[in-house]
Amino acid sequence: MAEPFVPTNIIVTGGCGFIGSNFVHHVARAHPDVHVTVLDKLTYAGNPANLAGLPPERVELVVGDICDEGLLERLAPGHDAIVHFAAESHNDNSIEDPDPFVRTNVEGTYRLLEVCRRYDLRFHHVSTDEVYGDLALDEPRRFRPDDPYRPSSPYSSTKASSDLLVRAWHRTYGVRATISNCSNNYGPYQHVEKFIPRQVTNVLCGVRPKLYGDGKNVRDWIHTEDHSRAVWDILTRGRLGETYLIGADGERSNRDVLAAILERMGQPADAFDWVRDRPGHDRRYAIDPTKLREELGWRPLHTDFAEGLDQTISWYRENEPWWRPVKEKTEARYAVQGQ
Ligand code: NAD
Ligand code: TDX
Repeated sequence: MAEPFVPTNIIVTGGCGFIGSNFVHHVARAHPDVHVTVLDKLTYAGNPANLAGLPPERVELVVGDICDEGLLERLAPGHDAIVHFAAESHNDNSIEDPDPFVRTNVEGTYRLLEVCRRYDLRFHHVSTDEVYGDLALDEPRRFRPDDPYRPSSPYSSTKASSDLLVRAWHRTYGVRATISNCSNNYGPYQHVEKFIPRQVTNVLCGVRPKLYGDGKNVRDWIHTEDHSRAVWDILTRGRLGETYLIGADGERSNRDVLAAILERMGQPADAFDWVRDRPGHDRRYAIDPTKLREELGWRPLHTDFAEGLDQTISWYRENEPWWRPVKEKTEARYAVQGQ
């Protein structure tokens, strides 16, 4: 087994978003010797408040665009790794306007790979299970690292493109890179455009939750803290050039997740609306995490979904000032789309 990589000064792109900020909190808590420079453009999805309370001598925020080559040139020296979370991340938005998805997800990843090539930085690329397309509800198979790429949406096709760039930059230029493809995350700091926070904050606002299509689509849920621990394990002990799938055996239909939210929030089981389906809506995602478990010994700690959901609902109850300012605008956008 190769010597572990010991990072001391890392750049975390997208560290003011949902998963990136949870990762920064995890690093600050679990690896206090590491300095983190967060590089974030603060789009509608980025909020510097997500980093509140972190020690300023260990976590620094640089507001900027991953497509800004000059900025990357200035930032790279002195750092030893880039952990790349920054992306346009919402499928529904990508259907309305794919433009920022191509720019940030494809061009942005290319710019970061180029700076890693010039300065010999370690690169970890955070990607999604959606690059593999979808599965039928009754298929016994789950996604495996070597499955063919079959992305369905503008979002997932740009993530697939970025993964392919990483693979090529590793093979051709020897960039020390790894890729992780994770399933659907839940937990604190997730934008209210996404499924679980949207329904929870709808109930808190006295608005009925909205279910797409027939509600039978399946997602494989993982708590974002388990994702953070896996990313750290891959960054420090993963084999260069490899792809690791991150998942916690959490397959559930959207209808079941919504039923659990309604029950936990004291609502009748039928207190939701059926709305227009997402065009091209992927049916089912499911991750086989065997490689991550066997090679790196990673295990999820949040194995009780009901408990994780309760904690997440409590977080949104207790942090209304965090989500309230963006709720109305998010719902107005959905209303235009009939969703
Ligand atoms: P998010 O939308 O909550 O956050 C994205 C962050 O990136 C924001 O802080 C935003 O300001 C920043 N950003 C966007 N464009 C930028 C640019 N050009 N330059 C610098 N910063 C920019 O996303 P998320 O849900 O936290 O997802 C993070 C990563 O994890 C993404 O790469 C996503 O594809 C991947 N992922 C997400 C999930 C999920 O369930 N949410 C699952 C698997 C993989
Ligand atoms: O109001 C809703 N009603 C509904 O039924 C919303 C917002 C969603 N849905 C459905 C669509 C999906 O089947 O719920 C499921 C989850 O939707 P999202 O939260 O939008 O997630 P998804 O499209 O599955 O993608 C997520 O996981 C993979 C992340 O947003 C991606 O960034 C990640 O790559």
